[in-house]
Amino acid sequence: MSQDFTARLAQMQQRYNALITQKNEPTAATNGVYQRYKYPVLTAQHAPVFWRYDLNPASNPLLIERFGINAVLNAGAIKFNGKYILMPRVEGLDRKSFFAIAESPNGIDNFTFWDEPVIMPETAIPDTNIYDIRLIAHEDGWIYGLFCTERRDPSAHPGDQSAAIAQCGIARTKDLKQWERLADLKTNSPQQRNVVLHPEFVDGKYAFYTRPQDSFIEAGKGGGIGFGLSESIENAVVDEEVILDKKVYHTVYELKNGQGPAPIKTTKGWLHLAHGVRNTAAGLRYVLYMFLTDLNDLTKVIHKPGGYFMAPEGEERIGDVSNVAFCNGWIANDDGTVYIYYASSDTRMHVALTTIDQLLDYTINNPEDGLRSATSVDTLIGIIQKNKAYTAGIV
Ligand code: M1P
Repeated sequence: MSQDFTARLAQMQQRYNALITQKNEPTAATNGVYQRYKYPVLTAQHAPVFWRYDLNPASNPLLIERFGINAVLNAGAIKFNGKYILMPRVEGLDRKSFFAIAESPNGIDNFTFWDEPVIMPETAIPDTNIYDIRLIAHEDGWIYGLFCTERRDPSAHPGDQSAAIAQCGIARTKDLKQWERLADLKTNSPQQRNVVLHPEFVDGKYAFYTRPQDSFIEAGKGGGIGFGLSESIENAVVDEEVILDKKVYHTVYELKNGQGPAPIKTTKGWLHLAHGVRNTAAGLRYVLYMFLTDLNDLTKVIHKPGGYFMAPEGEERIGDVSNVAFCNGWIANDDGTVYIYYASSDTRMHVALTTIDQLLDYTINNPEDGLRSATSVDTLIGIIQKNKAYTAGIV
């Protein structure tokens, strides 16, 4: 073993250890709704050295990286056996993504990958790529993982090597280790992404949030966050999708949108976190927004503040696919705190801390989108005049 081999390996191991034990800290500013944290909770560098390198000097004398990791993003999240669990999309240099589990004792730092990635069984039609899992502890007792399975479009001509079909893959587990793959969800839409299982039965059926789309990138005449029921989870079929939150002209979700993690049940309704997309001269911009649905009618949006809840900020704006905030995992603790795990620019994972009370206050009391400049001005003048009256001691 050369001295260089030993020294470089020791250095890499040291850097890795420093990274996974680094204490996270809140950023200086908060907007009153959530508190961002300074350091990303998972990055490509969090992949253990023994994933990326063949450590045997006989077969890898130059200590060449054999399996590079490009990005760690879009993680499902769940509290399991008292640990904060993230199940991100780990993307290799070869652009294939797969799932791996990382756990932390406190949800803010010290996230460490389990030794081996998840073996996700396949259906009869193998997946080319799998990503963006939502983890749902369903009242039937299983933990479900709903994710996007992508395969080449069989009708694409040979010169077109990018046309793809996205569908919803479904798997379930009791221990996050052994996964049972079920049939992909069937709907009447040509493609699906961002499908999420509702954690409770609805009229004795499994309920799904969907995102019907015409083509791989464009939601097209489809789009919006849909909702539908299925008798079975083993062979899930949603015959009818009702759009509960649609795309709207000149908003942050004018091009497309999608449900984030499974909604959180509160006394005032189901809290939803979603992403909205608009097109700009610099490409697509992905932001997060919130809404609340009725406890008895899950298709009824009862509160929805205008604009975005969170947008990529500072260094978050730069990455593999820049200007993207995406969230498919959050954890609500028994004490009312909520840990939001969001990815920035398809590259890394972050955490922001909030509470159910803060989220409800924001969702219920922040102004709705009036959809015109004049209504925004009305809203702002209302706030200013109320403040003037308050500071003058009139109210
Ligand atoms: O690149 C941004 C996101 O694009 C897709 O999301 P959507 O289907 O809503 O457009 C997904 O590929 C997602 O993984 C990615 O972060």
